Amino acid sequence: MINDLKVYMTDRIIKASKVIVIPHNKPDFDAIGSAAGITLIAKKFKKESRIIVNDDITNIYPGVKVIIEELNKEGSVVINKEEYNNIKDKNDLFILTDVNSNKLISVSDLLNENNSIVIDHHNLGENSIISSYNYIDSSASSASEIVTKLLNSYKIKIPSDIATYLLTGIHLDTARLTKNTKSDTFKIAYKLLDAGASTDRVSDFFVEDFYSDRKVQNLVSRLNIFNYTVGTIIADENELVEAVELAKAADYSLRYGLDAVFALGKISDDTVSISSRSHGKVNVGAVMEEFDGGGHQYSGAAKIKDATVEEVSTKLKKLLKNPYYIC
Ligand SMILES: [Mn+2]
Repeated sequence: MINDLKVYMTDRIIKASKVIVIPHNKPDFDAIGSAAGITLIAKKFKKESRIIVNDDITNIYPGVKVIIEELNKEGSVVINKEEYNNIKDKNDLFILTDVNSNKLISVSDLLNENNSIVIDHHNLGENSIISSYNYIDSSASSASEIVTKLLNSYKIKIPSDIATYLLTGIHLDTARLTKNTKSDTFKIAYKLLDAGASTDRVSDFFVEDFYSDRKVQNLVSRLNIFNYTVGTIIADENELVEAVELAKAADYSLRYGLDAVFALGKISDDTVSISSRSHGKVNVGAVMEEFDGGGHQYSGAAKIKDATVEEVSTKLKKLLKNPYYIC
């Protein structure tokens, strides 16, 4: 399967003017790590490449910001949409990574069914991008795992810094190698270590900020075991939380022997966000699709506009009574 992607990608990269890599908005370690990995493939074919990150710099996670700054040391690799508009060419090839939904990118208007390739580990959904080639492997732990596999199949030597970013991406999406891993995940991790990835740096990237961890733990203390094996965390209606805090609280709560945890709360005055995590028995991605979101059996998310926490939690609890979501 990865070989078909390789053959297709090679042909498209050779014909392209430039390779433009698109991680999801507000990129996490998996999105930025896999994006950095893809630039190595462009380099192999002596093509210029850029990564478009269009978020306000103040909204970028501190660790991801460090990676972006490092990538930009050798010229501007990571650019915003406006900067891209100054260098755009009709023969540019867009490669999306760690994302397949139009709702999670800010460059949908640049994409069409002839100029884009999607590499992702999340299932396709209603809002998926119409691309010329989709490589979706929801059995892979992360986009970083897929991209590392691809780099190996090209026999590309991965520099140690990019190997570290890719390994950090895998660590993020596997709760530090404790879930959603298979022998392949460890094989890939081994190859990244062999390429010089630093586990110390990976750990540094996961260092917790005291204040933000207190917020996560406050959410965890709201955990309510809903029906034996499924937990919910419902933030206060009047409290604003961050989507990443909901995700961390859900992730953390899995350690209490639960099959799945759904954490929800207001992330802005008019938007409620849900983050869900599972050990694989409950297809949390399918539940998120009911809220116009998505994901897969280990992880999912949705953002619901113009809704109250109360409305969303009522609908969620109703859905969770349905055994259909049990894999
Ligand atoms: Mn990912």
